[in-house]
Amino acid sequence: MDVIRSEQAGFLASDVEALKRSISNNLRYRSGKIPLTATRGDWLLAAELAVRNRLVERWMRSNRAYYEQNSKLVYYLSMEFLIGRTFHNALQALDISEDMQEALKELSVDMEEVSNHEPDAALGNGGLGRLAACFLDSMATLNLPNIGYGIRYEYGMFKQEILDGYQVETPDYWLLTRGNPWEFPRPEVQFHVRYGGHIRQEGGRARWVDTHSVLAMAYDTIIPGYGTECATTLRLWSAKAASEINLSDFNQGNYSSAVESKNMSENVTRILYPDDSTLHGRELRLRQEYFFVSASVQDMIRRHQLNYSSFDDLADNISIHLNDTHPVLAVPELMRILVDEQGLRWDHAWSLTQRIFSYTNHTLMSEALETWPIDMMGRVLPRHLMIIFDINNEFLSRTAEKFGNDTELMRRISLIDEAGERRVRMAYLAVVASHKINGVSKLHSELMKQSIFADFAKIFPERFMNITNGITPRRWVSQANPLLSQLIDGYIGKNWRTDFEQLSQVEPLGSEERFITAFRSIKRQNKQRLARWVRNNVNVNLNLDSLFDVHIKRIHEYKRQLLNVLHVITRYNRIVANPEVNWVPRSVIFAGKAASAYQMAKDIIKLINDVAVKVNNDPNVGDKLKVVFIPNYGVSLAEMIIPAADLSQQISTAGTEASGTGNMKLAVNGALTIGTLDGANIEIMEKVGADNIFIFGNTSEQIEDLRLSYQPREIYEKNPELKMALDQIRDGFFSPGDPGRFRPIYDSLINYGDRYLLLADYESYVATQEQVDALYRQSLRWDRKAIHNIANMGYFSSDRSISEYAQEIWGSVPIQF
Ligand code: T68
Repeated sequence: MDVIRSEQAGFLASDVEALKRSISNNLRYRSGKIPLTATRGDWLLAAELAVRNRLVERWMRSNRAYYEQNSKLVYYLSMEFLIGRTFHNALQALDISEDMQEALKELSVDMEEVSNHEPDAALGNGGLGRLAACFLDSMATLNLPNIGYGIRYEYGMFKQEILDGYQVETPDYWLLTRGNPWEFPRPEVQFHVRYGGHIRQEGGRARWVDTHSVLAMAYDTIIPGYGTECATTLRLWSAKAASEINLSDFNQGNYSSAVESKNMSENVTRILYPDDSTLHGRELRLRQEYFFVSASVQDMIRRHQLNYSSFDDLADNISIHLNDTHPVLAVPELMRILVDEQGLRWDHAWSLTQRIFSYTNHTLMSEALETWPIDMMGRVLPRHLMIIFDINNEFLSRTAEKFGNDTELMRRISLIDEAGERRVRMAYLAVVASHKINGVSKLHSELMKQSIFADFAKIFPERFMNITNGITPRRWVSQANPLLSQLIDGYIGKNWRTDFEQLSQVEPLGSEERFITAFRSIKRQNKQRLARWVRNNVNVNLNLDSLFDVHIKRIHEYKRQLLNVLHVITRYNRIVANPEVNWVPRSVIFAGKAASAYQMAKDIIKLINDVAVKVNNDPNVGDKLKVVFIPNYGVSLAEMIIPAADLSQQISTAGTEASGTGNMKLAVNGALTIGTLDGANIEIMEKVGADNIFIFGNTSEQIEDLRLSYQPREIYEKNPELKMALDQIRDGFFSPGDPGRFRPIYDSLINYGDRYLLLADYESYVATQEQVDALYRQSLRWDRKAIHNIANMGYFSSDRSISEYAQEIWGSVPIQF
């Protein structure tokens, strides 16, 4: 007979029975349904709530442990958290995946089918947001006390449809369709966030008056650690109008104006800006940034005051990490609260602030560096602007004391850009206010010191450091690739999930036939799963014997999807010219979103799709080459595509991609990389060895030199295959109904300078692709190299990254359970 156990105790002799009971109860009492009338969504919700209940136990215990152990808390501030789906992740954390599958099966429900119903929480654009999600996973897994703070966008990253080859954006109604069972609304945790008004000096203190305010309400999500009892919190803020309706308008029958100001206030958290690398300086964005950091800092101060009567130890008790500059208004906000509201002396507040803050930079590209017009900031946040001016004055005069009054230097390093419309340079504010500033790969961290922060690296050399990015093994191997994970488990056990370096034990298996055969069969099954999806959704048949060549990431000129297209066209032309040759069959798979206002990126998507139509329907080509654009790339699609990849395209212009993390996900799932010496590709090469990665193209130093006298037209004139491909693009070979369609693409390369030097790397790229083919023909050598890659990727765990942050930046230590 079954032993009876309590569900809360977390151990159950027949967990399956307990889960079944819990699911059935949820179905009945939460949704008011019986199995006969339950939809997939109802079943999913019932199962999710059963899982959530168990997480709550761990969460409560962890929160209690924080307080009891008086731990230093890390606050991770990020505008974006790209979490994806939660159900499988939570099952894995609780180690009840199999029990849940069985429980649902006994209730006649297919777990895969219902779990595909869960929408992705797509509260981010790309790498930066996903990194934040991997970091939360690692912090929880490493028992590090932390809270992630961000925005609860009502509409996340837009849904991308491809209609007639064009990207069409539709809103992502992720909360409206079924609510979010993973979140806990906290109506008791609300703060006023104020805007506008002006400053009155009273008794030596600044008073910010005549403001209007928006309420920030907290929603908490549990972040479970893996292999630990620890569960931490992601707290997202949602805007609520401070007053529901304007009563005087209402009483006069002006109903639409009665609710207008409510709508205006609540717009603050309505949408995620879908730009990942250009900033448009919209006022709503500034309001969003301030909104979430103000609520977060107020929350931190409230929490501190529950336990402490002074602020003397504040910097020993908390760290605030800025994920890029988007949350940097937390700096003047903390200063404002400490000085204006808590009455600390400026110097005291500033010394605490500098000890508390740290900042990660994710880009060197000038168009992505945030600056806000003084006029706008003065209108929206007048007190913060004053504080920034004060920080700047003090910083400039201290620097002048040390380095002499070099006006040219002062102009360059000032937090205020005085050229043209005066603007606040947010990255400089972050540097001045932080005790540590890190880049996200070795190369990026070096270039950061040589380029955008060159002066600051001389003024504050001790602040600059590198922490190379990582990815969580739980989602990106264990969850995304269960077959590979089981195979590895069978040889080296399961502990690699929390000690990724253990993957090195896979190395010798590269010479074991049984392992290689299994590895190959798994890759094929993963390719089959993807091919099935592509057939059903994109209506293209992929040949499972073809090399799956994968280029998945945001569409951007610097990431050079266009260089990939130039290779595809060249390959196509070669096949058409010599159809009898025994070509290595390829399936070139693209996926990624273009920012809505980024016309060139959208043109590139259309070009990929037009090339696909031509290539896929050419009877001369057949299975030798297929091109697919998978719509609506996101975390869940990545989980399906990555395990199926043979080749990983990481071909950004050297010096432009800060790190990349897709490169890591693909390599550790057994894809070989074709890439430039950019971002973390360099470190991947160092780990896997130059013989096990396809490196091509100019280095970042060569690129810098080349730029001085770059003549793309000369390269084009000299290389007949390149010229043919570009002429085809220009002359409408792929767009016969609209021959001028791709003229802008051609012009950008030939007539407008080819900013990302595609042409400079074309020849070496195509030659390297030939090496890829040659190796793919020798399937045993290929597979060995792929296995060797897996074995040497252990360094790229986000657990390693987070341990470095904890030790070298935050000074935070794990809690004990
Ligand atoms: C990415 N940045 C880097 N930015 O491009 C990538 N930007 O190399 C790196 O691996 C990754 O960060 C993690 O460090 C982004 O993803 C954004 O998404 C973004 C969003 C809004 C504004 C600016």
